[in-house]
Amino acid sequence: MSAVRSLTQHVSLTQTDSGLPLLKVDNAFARAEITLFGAHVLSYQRHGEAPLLWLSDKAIFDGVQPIRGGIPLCWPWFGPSPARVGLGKPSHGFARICTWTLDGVSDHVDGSLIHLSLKDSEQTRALWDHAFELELDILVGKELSLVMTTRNTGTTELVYNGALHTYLQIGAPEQVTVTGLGEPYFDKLSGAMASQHGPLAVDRAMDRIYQAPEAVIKVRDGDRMIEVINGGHDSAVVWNPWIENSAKIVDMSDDGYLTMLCVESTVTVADGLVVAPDEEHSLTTVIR
Ligand code: TA6
Repeated sequence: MSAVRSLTQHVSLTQTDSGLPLLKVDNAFARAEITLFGAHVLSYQRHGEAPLLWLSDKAIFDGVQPIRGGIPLCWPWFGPSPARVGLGKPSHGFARICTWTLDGVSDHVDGSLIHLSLKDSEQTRALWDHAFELELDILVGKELSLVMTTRNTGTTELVYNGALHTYLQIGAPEQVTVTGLGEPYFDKLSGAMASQHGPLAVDRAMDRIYQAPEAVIKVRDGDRMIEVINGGHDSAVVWNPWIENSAKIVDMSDDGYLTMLCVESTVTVADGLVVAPDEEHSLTTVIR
């Protein structure tokens, strides 16, 4: 049994079975689990309700590979590493495969606040030669709120792409429709721009970068309505690998695609978002 250390009345620090540092939150509103490996929110569930986040039953917690499910942080690039960074580096950057520092935990009337950070190190500079401070503020309350702040602590421009790559838990694809995504999207599967007309049905493999999402993205899942409210983003990504691709993903069951849908807060601009020295930029998502 792992040791459990209380940090506040509602937040404790323990370990996963594999030894990753794990924060457990249980307050008046919800329960949540967050591992310091990747500053990765693994679960969030309001009392008396179904879980909001999907976590793969084959997720790997070895402290090396990224964790499939929850909310991976993609940073400082999104997808394969771009030419400006150098090809062949870890997919979706390194923030999700580094161990973050726990800077603070506090309980408030509206929930528990967790503050995590990651700074450049020899390990990060080997992949991306920039000075930075990356912070993640997580509020576990009646909604789940994440603020990922990129601070440029160097003397040259910092250029990044990123995502709060939320895996939502769904009941079944046929009962899901998504609205608020806006019309234009880049279809990564066909490599072409396309247009969304009306609600999105989840009935096939999809990997889409919606370019003009509305303020609130609504995911209707049968009787349940999940709202995703993003900020600081330039796009919203919707991803479901469907049967043909989930079978190829080693850390996902073949039928895993039936219970998940990624709806992400993303910075996908081709040349990256520029953060000047001493400046910062925040990418946010609220899920409720
Ligand atoms: O956000 C969608 C996406 O970029 C897809 O293209 C898909 O590859 C997915 O993320 C998962 O990426 P991962 O590196 O976690 O396997």
